Amino acid sequence: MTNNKSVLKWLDEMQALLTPDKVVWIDGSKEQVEALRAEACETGEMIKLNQEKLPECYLHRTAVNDVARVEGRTFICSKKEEDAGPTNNWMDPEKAYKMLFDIARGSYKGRTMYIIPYSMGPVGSPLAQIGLEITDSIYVVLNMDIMTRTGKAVLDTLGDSEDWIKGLHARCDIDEEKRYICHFPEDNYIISVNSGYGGNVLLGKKCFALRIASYLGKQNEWMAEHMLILGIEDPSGNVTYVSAAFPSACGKTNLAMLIPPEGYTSKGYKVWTVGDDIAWMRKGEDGKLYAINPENGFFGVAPGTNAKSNPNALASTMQGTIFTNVVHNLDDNTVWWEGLDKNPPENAVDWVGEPWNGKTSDKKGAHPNSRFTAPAKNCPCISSEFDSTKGVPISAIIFGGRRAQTTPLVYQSRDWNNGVFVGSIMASETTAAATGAVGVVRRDPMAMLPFCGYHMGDYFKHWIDMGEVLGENAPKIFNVNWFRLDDEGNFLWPGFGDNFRVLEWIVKRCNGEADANETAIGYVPAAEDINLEGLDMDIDVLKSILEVDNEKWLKEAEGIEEFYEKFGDRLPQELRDQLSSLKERLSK
Ligand code: GTP
Ligand code: SPV
Ligand code: MN
Repeated sequence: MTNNKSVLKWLDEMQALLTPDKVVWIDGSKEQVEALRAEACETGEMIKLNQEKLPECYLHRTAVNDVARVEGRTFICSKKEEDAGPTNNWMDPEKAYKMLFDIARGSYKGRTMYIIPYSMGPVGSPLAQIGLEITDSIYVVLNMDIMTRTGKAVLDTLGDSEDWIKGLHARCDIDEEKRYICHFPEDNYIISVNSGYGGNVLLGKKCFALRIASYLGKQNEWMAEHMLILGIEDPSGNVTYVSAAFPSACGKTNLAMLIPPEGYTSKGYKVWTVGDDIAWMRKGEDGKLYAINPENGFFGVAPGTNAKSNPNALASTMQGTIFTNVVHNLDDNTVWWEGLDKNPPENAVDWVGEPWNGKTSDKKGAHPNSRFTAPAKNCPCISSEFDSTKGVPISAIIFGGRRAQTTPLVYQSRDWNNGVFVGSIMASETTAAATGAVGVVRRDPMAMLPFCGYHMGDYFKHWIDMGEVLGENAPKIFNVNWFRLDDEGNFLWPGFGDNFRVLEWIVKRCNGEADANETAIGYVPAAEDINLEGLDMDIDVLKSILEVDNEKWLKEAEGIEEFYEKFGDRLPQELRDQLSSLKERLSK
């Protein structure tokens, strides 16, 4: 497949270490994918679903102890501990390599070593990067085939270059106690052992496109962010692109594919999806910030996805999709999850693999972090710029999280540095996307807490520096919160498609077409400036979720201060200054 010396040398080392029975290059061909699907069905690794209703779709169940990212077992192995920073786990690289190679040694015996050459970003784009993942899992191969651009063309583009990322995945025994997801940013190396689940093993995704790429971006004036990218088309055909960072399972896929309310679609407004999870952004020739989605598919949360909440995501899963840890409906050999419809199957198998009757069981049938892996090209609203090698110009960056209280529906930062501050103080209730407690508020700056590959204080500085690089072309920065609750725990904002009403205000602010009220935390729309037409919502409720409660924010500021202390002298002075001026404005 290639004569690249650096590639061949590493593969020789790996083969000697892992001792596979067989070695197979992934060439990106349809025939190979078909053969691997058939093999995975023979061994029981995957189940072929109803090919009339769900052509080329398959179901996979992971081990019950292996259903989400494991942040406690994820490590940044920089030479110096301080370079990993206070928010990452660190391991000495020499120790880590030794431990990981000891765990992986001989573990491919009786198995096949698959070699996946892949490109993050359109092949040949100046913004794209190349990686090689070796794995002993067909499930990983087939997921990577959907999520990235794979095959021979990638190697041809790489040529003799040594500029690529090494990724070793070994399933071993799926032993939780020996599960490690390790990153060596100074060596462009990722090693993942004892897992078979999504973000732990699809090494192009969080490991490369965020943890390693954030480190690369820091050195070369670009940004790798946990962000969706979408285009908002107005009736005259103008498209404004925005990117948005929300923590895991907080609504990126949903916002990226939203269908505007009737009153807008009838006028000709449209939303186009460029990406739903990761954005790589760099200053373009015209001085603006350009973004590409390095991925080629969606690894989306299944529960809650339905024909009303996200019809475009649902449509994306109708062909060539792999479902992980959802319910298997035995009556028609299809899939189901909580929130798909009000008609759970009675004759079914749950995500654990046990018989399940959705009408009588009090257990959930699908895991809360069950997912679909769907090709991006399936998405009815995929952007015509999806494969653009240049990317799309970003007018606004939106931060957001899950906050029952305190944070208003939307506000705009005062300027770039204030926007960086707004991103740095993000907090959100934890979700099932990672193992551990759910619903606990934690600080998750820029939604990157689990994904920043270096010291987060330096990462904040990089954001500040990018503001200098971009100057007056820097995108405007906003914050949203779709998740405000009333005293009974009901959502106060309808969310989903209706979030377009907030996007409209954001676009208008970018174009200087909307007013705002200045508050201590930033610019907030007057309730009258959010269009409620066609929505059964009391304007007083809207007012209540736009309100900025200075008392609550003073408490918030204490929490921020405490959080900031972690970063010591690597917290940029600019952010310290931002916090003091916020406190000053709040106490006025
Ligand atoms: P990752 O893939 O984990 O990075 O997550 P994501 O940010 O893409 O999350 P996703 O869009 O899949 O949303 C996850 C959960 O948030 C689902 O349970 C959705 O139903 C819920 N959700 C998304 N948007 C909204 C909204 O506007 N309002 C409310 N109330 N819930 C929402
Ligand atoms: C997330 O947890 O933010 C995801 C899913 O997008 S995973 O790929 O598992 O990280
Ligand atoms: Mn994500």
